[in-house]
Parts: sequence; structure tokens; C-alpha cells
Amino acid sequence: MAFMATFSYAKTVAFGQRAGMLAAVAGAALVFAGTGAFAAEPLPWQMGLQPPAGTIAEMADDLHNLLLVVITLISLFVLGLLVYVGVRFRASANPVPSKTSHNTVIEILWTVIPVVILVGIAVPSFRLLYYLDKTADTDMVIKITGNQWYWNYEYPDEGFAFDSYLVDEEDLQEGQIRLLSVDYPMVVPENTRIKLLITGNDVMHSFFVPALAVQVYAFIGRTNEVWIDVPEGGKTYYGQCNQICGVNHAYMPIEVKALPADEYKVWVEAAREEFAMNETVPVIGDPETIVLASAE
Ligand SMILES: [Cu+2]
Repeated sequence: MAFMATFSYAKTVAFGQRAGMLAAVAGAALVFAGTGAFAAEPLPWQMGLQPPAGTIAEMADDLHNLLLVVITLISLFVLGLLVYVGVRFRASANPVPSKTSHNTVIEILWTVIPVVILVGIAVPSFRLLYYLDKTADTDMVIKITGNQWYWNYEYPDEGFAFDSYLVDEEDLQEGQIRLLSVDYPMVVPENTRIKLLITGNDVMHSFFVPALAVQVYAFIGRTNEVWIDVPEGGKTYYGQCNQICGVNHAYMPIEVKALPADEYKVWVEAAREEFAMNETVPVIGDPETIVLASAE
């Protein structure tokens, strides 16, 4: 499980690298400047990653920025070599080509230097992976189930669960975002470490919230574990299912709404009543001995 979580997180980081590469082409300076300081959703003409929220996302952002420098330097170095070789050893200037086939010193260098670079990258990379695996230090749990095509959020400690659907374009209220806002967001208290148990009900989905640096697969019959570090500030973080899961794959967004502790308590009280009938935990086994997971 932990492996899956870390693997899928690695994919998130890799995704970030690609975004960073594009940004580097357009103008490396902008990558570090960032965009829309308080945005937790994608913005028009946005470059680089979404501003990081919480310690995990900050570490991922730092690693991304470090890797961007490393890959930019390597790419420029290799480009320089190619241009140099093309000009210096062009056929017109070298009518009699060299027959050199080995150079021990260069061969050792082009083996050792990449190894040193990779080991250097591995140190912060593993630090992040192991940090991501520290789910034991969390304050609360939310179980997230991917369905075709909506999410279900279960608060096992509070004993309720609810479905979360996309708000249709014609029903959008003031302040809601097309294709990202949902009817019932996943509400979390700010300044809290939350363990997420992520599973699926039909096909593969993936829970992906870029600003919180979380991307974990939702498999049927398997529970993946990860944690998020929701920082201070009543912000809303948007994400999407990140695994092609069928015809409405693009229409099952994720909305994570962070509230101050007191407002969160009020929400829990209201949600307990509103979702009182929602003991919709899938149960397997003999009906005589069924125990609802939320009642444990
Ligand atoms: Cu999906």
C-alpha cells in the first residue's frame, strides 16, 4: 500500500517536472515567481505548479525546483556538446575522420558524474517519500471512495458519509467554478494532518489535489493510505480524478474545503443530521453479522 502511495506520488512529482519543463521553455524566471498567490485551482495561463499548501506540498515544490535546475543545466550542457561536435567535426573541416573508438578517462567521467547526480537527487527524493509515508502522526481519518462518476467521503469517527457530485453548469452559483465545484465538498479543519483511506467501488479512479500534493489511486478491493497536511487558512482546494475511468471521467472533481476548527465543529454537527440516513457503507458477508464500518 505504502509503495502504491509513494509510487503514485512519484508520478505527481514527475507530472510537476513536465509542467516545469514547459514553463522553462516559455521563460524559466516565471517558474520561480509563481502565479496567483492564493490560488488553489488551475488558472488561465498558469505556469509551474499550483502554490503549495502544507509541508508535503512545500517539500514537493522544493524538490521540483531543485530538479528543474538540474535538468536545465544538463540539457544546456548536452546541447552545447552537440553544437560543438557538429561545428568542430563537420565533414568539410575534417576530410579524414578520426578513428578513435575509446577514451578511458571520458568513459569513467560519463559514468561517475551521472551516478553522483542521481545519488544527489535521491537524498531529497527519499526524504520526501518517507515523509509522505508517516500516516501514523495524523489527527483524523477520512475514507474516500471513487465511483463512476462521483466521490464518496466517509468520516468514520463522526459516523456519516455522503456523495459529492459536480455542479452542472446551469446550476452554478456565484463564486463556484465550472467543472471544479461540487454539491458537497470534502470539509476539513485547517491546520490538521488528515489520514486519507482511498478505495474504489467500480473501476480505477485517482484522487488528485495538486495544491495539497496528493495523488493516490482508488482501486476496488484495496485501500491505499496517504496523508495531507492542511495548512492554516480557510481555503478551498480543487482537484480532479486523475485516472481515465469512463465517459464522465472529467466530471468528478474534488473540492476540499478547509475551515477554522470552530466552524468545522459546526459543520460536523449539521452534517451528522443531514447525512444521518447515509449509513451507506458497502458491507460484505453474512447479513446476520453485518457491522457497519462507520459504527465501529
Ligand atoms: Cu474517476
